[in-house]
Amino acid sequence: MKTVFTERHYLRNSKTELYGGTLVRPFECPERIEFITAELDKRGLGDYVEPADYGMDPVLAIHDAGFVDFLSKAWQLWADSGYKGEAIPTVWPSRSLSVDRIPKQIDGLLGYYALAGETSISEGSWEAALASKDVALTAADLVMNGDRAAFALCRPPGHHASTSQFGGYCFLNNAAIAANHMRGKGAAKVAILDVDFHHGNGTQEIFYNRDDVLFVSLHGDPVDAFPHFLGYADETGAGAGEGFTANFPLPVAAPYEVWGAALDEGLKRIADFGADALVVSLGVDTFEKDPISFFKLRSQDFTDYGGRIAGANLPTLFVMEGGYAVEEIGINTVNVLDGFEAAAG
Ligand code: OKP
Ligand code: ZN
Repeated sequence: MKTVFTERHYLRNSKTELYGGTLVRPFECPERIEFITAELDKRGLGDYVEPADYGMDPVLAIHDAGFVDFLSKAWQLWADSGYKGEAIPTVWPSRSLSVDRIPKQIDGLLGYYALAGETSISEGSWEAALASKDVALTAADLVMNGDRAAFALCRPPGHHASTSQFGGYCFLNNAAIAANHMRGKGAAKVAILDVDFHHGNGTQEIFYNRDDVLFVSLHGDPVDAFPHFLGYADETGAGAGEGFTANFPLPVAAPYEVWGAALDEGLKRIADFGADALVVSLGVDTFEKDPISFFKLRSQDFTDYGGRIAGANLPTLFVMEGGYAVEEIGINTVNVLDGFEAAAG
């Protein structure tokens, strides 16, 4: 399968992440992509395509215009205010404050549009986010034009970005933007399978009321894991979307046997839905050595589940999300693609 990739991911190169009370170098770093392309090259799978420019329409079909406007100017507002570091939110319109007014000043805007505080905004972050959604859209069109599968090597990732909030290393929801684009290109029903360790809260929120996009997510139980406030099994959709969200929260130290059983249940939901196309939010932070996650998948398990995903027998778009065991991220990611291709024949 082809890989859509651009060096513009390097524009996202923040120096700080608020983690455990200190500012550390972000787990979501540019070398993640270097390790993945190195492994693609090593296995002779490096068939690269540059992204095309899809403009803002597919973004504004998913995200709030005020949010997009904020992201486009956040770094400039922060720099103009005279602050020395990177842009980090410090106050939120939480339970005891009002969510009804949008402030003008940058600290207020950051809190209004952020869902978490670890994701510093730095110079170039917006440009990288724009390139990342173009990577997803270009790969979506490869699939809609007849390729069995395509790999969107997105960075920054997207599944935590909601209609109007950024966080969890995500700015624009690449998978949601691509899935919606595939709907517009003739796929009547699109399923999204989110196998990243973390719950895809943004994707869930975006499609929560829709019956044309099924959202299935396997993730660390929010009672123990980020994003902490969404991803429970009793969240099943609302209105017309009732029954079109399926969450599989899994416990601390879940081994592949447990994870794989949930995957099979999720794939059953996708088969029953009758999807025309599949988008996989591919995070490999389910790996046993991931520094910020708690599942126990081994490298060979990624090959195995790539094969199980091929068994859905659907045109498939893989969209890169998380994975922070940088030394092994290439092996684990390419194992999924390899396992898929071996089983798809
Ligand atoms: C982004 B993606 C762990 C803190 C977690 C944010 C994690 C964002 C993950 N103690 N902080 O879903 O891989
Ligand atoms: Zn993750």
